Amino acid sequence: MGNYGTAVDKKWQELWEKNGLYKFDPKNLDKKLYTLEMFSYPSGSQLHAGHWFNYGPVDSWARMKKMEGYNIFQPMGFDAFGLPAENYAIKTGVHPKDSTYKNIETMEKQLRAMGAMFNWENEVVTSDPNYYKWTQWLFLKLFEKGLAYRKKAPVNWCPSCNTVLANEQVLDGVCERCSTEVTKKELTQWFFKITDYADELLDKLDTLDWPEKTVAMQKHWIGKSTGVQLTFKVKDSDLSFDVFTTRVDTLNGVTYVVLAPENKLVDKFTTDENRSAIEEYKEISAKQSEIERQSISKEKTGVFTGSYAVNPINGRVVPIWISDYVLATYGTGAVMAVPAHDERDFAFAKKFNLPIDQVITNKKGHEVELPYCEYGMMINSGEFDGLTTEEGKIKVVEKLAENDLGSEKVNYRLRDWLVSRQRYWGAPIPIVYCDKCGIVPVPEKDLPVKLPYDVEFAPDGKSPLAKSEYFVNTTCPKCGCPAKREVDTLDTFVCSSWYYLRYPDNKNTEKPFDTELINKMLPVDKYVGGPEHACMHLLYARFVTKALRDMGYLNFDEPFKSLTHQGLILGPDGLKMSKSKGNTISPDSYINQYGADVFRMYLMFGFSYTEGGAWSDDGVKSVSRFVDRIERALEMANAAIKEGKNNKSTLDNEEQELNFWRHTAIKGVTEDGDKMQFNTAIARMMEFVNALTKYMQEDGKNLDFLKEVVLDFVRLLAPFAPHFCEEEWNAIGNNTSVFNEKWPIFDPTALIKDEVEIAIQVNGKIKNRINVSSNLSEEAIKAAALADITIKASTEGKNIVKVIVIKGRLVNIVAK
Ligand code: ANZ
Ligand code: ZN
Repeated sequence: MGNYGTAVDKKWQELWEKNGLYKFDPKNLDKKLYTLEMFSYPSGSQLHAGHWFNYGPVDSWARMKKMEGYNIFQPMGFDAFGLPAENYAIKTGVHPKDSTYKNIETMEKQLRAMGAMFNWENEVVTSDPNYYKWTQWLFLKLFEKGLAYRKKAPVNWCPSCNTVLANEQVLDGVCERCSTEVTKKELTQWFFKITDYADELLDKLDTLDWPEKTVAMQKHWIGKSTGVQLTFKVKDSDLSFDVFTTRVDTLNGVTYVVLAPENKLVDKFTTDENRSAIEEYKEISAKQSEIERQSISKEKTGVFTGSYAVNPINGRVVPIWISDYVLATYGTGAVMAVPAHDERDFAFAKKFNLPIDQVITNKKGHEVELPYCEYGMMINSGEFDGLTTEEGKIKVVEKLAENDLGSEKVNYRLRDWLVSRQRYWGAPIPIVYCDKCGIVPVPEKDLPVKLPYDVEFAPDGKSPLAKSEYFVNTTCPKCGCPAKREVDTLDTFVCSSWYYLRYPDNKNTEKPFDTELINKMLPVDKYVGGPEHACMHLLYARFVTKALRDMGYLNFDEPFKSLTHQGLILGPDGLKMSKSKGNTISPDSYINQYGADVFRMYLMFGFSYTEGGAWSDDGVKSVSRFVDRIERALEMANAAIKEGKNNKSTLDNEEQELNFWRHTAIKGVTEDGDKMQFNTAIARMMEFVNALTKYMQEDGKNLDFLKEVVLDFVRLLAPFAPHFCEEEWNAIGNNTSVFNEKWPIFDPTALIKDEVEIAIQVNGKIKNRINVSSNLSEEAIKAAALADITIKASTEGKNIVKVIVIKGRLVNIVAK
């Protein structure tokens, strides 16, 4: 084992801090590079391998950029509000605030032990009143603009977390946090009107340097769909309803219509004899998750309302049903059913014996199997027969429009963002309800609306703040009458939707941030974090940026120019790390044993950064041996440089060989490091140290050259092993920081292997070929040819009469 370890880590961490080595220079904004890693949740399980994998390698990337001359801003903070602290409190009785701040303290210590260049003076903690004051300000601004509103709607309810959830927090029908199946509840809640930005959120995706998959996920989530909204009249009544369809060309094939059970019109359409069946069905379907309801394989269920609708194109009368496969929250919450051309309608018609009328066939007019869901040619559609789907979509809507019964319509899957939560540990919503004045926003000067400490937060489906008389009762900011506060808190995703705007100006007490400064500091140049945030945080942050831009607070459109997702580090068994499986890796013990740099370098060398993989203790050991090997090589080199006297000014073959590996490494590390391909970058350093070790065994070294090589070696490795390299840098005799050095620039000529192959003839016959340095003198080539063993053998016992050298190609030996 070498000398490197935690003692070295500590020594440099203290010195770096003392010298303010990583301070951001506010005067040099032209070269600013805002490097952001997703901030962490202060959990009791502390800093895990996943955090390290996010922060360590990105810090190395930023260090490289620093040496390339950038002015790095790399802040860190805590996403401190949220359910885990509250659930922990319910279990143990430890107040969420106490556990949160204790966890933050520990995690900060761990983060410092990483030795990253975090700008701690810019830290933000979202549960601090001086932060959430501005989260509340954001709410008020959105409210002013009509982008925050309250409505009664069927919302996602997690029965285990006892709170509503945003659509984005429901993953495959279950709660994102606790995996409990989500149900629907009709509740009055606060929403942010993210749908106002649907088009821009979609269009601007193509301007971003983001992973393709994430862009695709956001596109799908926004789900722009162009179709037609058309009206069905209810038979023998003046009621009517609209449906949304993407296949208006199939309108002649409608054999029934279906409403979502939650559709407000259902009651109106239900006849007395069907009412009890309808009510019963509504209750059952409320308990189902959307995913279940949408599943194609699910057995279809439904109830007839007793009413009939009239097809606007052909006057055909069809029954009105309700079924849970129609969602209340999409389109109009009603569907024209075309069983011949839609799978779910087909299954439903089969189940309830409804007619299946084909109106589309393939373009060649061949017979097709039903349901036929492709585009094709219209049949059994009267005047439209023979038109293709593409033509039919235009013609049918024209006809509908003539009678004011339909028009083109764009729909989005994206729903408004539900931001109120029935939980305690979050930012209170700054709203007051007054009997006289209604919904009254808390004036900005009264912010923050402080979260009270003494609250009974055992969950019962009601907001814990409702039980705090002290909190609830207030006076109306408008009329001064007694009034009540909003008792819901904000979704923690609201807190994290703007934190990147606060970092550069985190101490501002007048404003959330100074517009002029933030416009210079942002967008974030590089954002790195987990892919699980694709449709939550990353979408919300884009929305908030755009909304603040439109209010004049920002002048840029997108918060995160370039995004990378790190992969997932799995347990040694290849499974996702979890306490219950006992396969978690605790970084601290490795760091104590090997030092932070070995841990960091293992993460960078052992995995593809964007893919991750299974943990391996052997991998850590091999990186530790690599560090030892470097230490030995550098020690030898330093000793040689210090003790020896240089009397060589040229680069002979050995030096050229080492120079080749030196510049191969400079090129490789620069290019791969820039793309966050850390594993191959470090592989170049391994080749480099091998070449250096080999060179150290040669006699007659060019020591001036060796010193240059060693300095470059340490500069190149420094971003990946910061403490170790700072120590080595000083051991060479520098009393500066290696991180103030310039990043080495590679010399392309060093990569041209400077060798030529020379054929050696004896009396005109080629006997052998040798490689020599291309700048070898004629004399030296001659000597090399004669010294070659094969040539020696074939000229043995003969007299060398003449040696002819044709430089770069041939040596001809005339021997008798
Ligand atoms: C008739 C039809 C015939 C349809 C056909 C499809 C094929 P996207 O692409 O996602 O926008 N739909 C409309 N509203 C719905 C709701 N609230 N719940 C469930 N399904 C709904 O899908 C639009 C299609 O989904 C619409 O076009 C409608 O079915 C269905 F051969 O209308 B279609
Ligand atoms: Zn009032």
